[in-house]
Amino acid sequence: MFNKKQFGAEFKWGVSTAAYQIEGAHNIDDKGFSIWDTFSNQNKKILGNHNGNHACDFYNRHEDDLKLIKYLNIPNFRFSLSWPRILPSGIGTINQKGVDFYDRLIDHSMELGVTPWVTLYHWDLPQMIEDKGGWTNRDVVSWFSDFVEVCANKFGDRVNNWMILNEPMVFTGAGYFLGIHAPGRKGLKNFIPAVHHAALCQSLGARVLKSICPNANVGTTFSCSHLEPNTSSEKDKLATKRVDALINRLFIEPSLGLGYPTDDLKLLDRIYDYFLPDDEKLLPFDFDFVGLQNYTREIVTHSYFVPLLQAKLIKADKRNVPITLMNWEVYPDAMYQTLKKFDQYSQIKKIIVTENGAAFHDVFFDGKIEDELRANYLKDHIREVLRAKNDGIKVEGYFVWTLLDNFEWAEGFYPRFGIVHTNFKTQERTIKKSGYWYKNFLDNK
Ligand code: IFM
Repeated sequence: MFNKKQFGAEFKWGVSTAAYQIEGAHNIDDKGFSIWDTFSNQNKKILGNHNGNHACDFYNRHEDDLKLIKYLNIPNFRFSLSWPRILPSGIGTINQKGVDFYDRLIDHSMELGVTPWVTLYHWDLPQMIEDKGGWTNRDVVSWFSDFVEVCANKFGDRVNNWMILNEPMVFTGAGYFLGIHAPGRKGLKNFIPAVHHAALCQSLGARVLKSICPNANVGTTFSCSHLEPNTSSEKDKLATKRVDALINRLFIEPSLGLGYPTDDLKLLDRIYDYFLPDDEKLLPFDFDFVGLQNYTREIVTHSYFVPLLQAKLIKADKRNVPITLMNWEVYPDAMYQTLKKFDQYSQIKKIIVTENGAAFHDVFFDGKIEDELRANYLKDHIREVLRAKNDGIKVEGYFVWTLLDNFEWAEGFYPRFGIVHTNFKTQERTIKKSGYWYKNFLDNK
């Protein structure tokens, strides 16, 4: 068995959440609507026709939820700011009540000795910005920069740790290419400009933040899966390379000054149609840390049936492997491999695992949830982080996804990722065995 001490005193332990998934209060205190308010309230967009209107009611219960974090001995709390709660129209007038909420959240957190880690954008784009073209409109770059400026000015006196974007590949891919996430747009004509504008926001947002808070610890986050070809055939290997360029390299490489991985992913060529003369210089930013979010590995096979990419992922339930409710393979070595892969970018100074966790069926027995599978998942993945650290990989933090069972995007409330159970009817919280495991692990001084 391993313990916390082996990671060193400076290692950051935490738990991650996101505004739309927990806050609820979707139309309270003059909040503007986000694309997720619109999308999830349309018929049949979300499994079970769920929506995040009330979610975990964190907006009203954050004081108690912060006490839970404290009770669980978790020293760092990652949450995101809802852009339309602060700027209801996306631009212009600031909603003081929205600012007050985040002031309370930050202040209460700090009073308890829990350090805030703030994500500026975790997918809830103001609907009024989407009405103007959303991520496909180049103006989003200046609108986002203005939002960052407001947040840095309002909260930068207390918040030191910032992440600019959460998983840009997911919100552009699922929201602007596949249409399965908000705003539900499809096709390369939406995806390609959305990618470029998000990549510009990633670096420009960081620049704005640093200009206002020069000492801030600024990172951004990427979702990454460990990839393996289905066979050793050249076709499967090349297919894996293309998928890797798309899902793992697309946003990190421009930020490191390496440009977009167009050599391995021809479908990206069109991205240069959206370039303005200085864009090449604007894309890089020297982040203080990179947030990696790994959950699984994927097996890739060549496919003539998938246009342009000519590759597809073999679903985990077809591979006779242990899976979670998301149909993601449980494969802890993926964590190690992902850390190793990103460590090879010499430009990255520091890596923090800003998300890792699992959704399983939870059953109440005698008022308790003995979620052995989730506890083991966390243990096994944290062990891989230690292996990486011991091998000299520059990983310096780990955050569990997530505190509370919450609104899991297109899957609604069905997959429960929390280390604390949420009863969505009564909003009662029950710490699961995995939560107690993390608490005891973190207690080991
Ligand atoms: O719930 C999401 C989160 O919002 C982003 N990363 C992956 C999690 C699990 O799917």
